Amino acid sequence: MRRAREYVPVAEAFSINYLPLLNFPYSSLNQEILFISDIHISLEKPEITRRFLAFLSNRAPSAAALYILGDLFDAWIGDDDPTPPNNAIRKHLKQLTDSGTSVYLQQGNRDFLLGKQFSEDTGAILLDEYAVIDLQDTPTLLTHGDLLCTDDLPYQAFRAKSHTREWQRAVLSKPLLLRLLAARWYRVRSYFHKRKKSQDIMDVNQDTVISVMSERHCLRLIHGHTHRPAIHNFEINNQPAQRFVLAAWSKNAGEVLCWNNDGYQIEAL
Ligand SMILES: [Mn+2]
Repeated sequence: MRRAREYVPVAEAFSINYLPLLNFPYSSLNQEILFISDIHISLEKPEITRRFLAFLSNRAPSAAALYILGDLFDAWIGDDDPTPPNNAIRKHLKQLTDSGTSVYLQQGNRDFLLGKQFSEDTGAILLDEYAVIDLQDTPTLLTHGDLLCTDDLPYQAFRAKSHTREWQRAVLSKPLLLRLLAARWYRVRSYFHKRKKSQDIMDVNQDTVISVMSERHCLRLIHGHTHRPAIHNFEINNQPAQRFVLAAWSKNAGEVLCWNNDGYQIEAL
């Protein structure tokens, strides 16, 4: 009797030990990692919202993880903003994270007020402005991209100011309606500013790219922001390095960078 009883915990331990082994082949099949950025969701562009929601429901669930590298929204004035289509986006992201796909999110220059509440509402994990991940055994640096545009001095000055706790607290403490109006005004202003700026200062500065990659010991960088999708090959200390620039989504097209065990491919949506 005593022996038989002793076998029970052994049998339990046995089955527990085997669980990870049984899961292993299953999880190794699902190592696909997706990267998107610059969706620029807004009420004015319902086609983009539709494409993004369809992507979350139909494409993203088969991936192990989805990284959204900033400017998911064309503007974000606080996690308490229920303006459409924000709640639909929250709901679909939550469904995706509940279904087992990890979602990681970086702030962009337009949605840098995305915060803890949004993260709780959706299950998406907020990443720092620079994040290093292990992507198929290569340390890979992820960032939105605005920090790399160091030739745009007025923007960098605004960025520094608007990322302080005081500035954000002052903005977020304003009533929602005031923030909605301010965002509208800011968008119009930024449209005209952009038209005046030369194309060069709105791209990344290559010295900055090399220095942030070297500091973090990365030979691969993935970012968005510039809306100049490309794969750039260059060298850092005589070693081959790569910079992936993600495409912005538009009314007519969306793009996702997919990594799996065999490498990467760019998928049109
Ligand atoms: Mn951007």
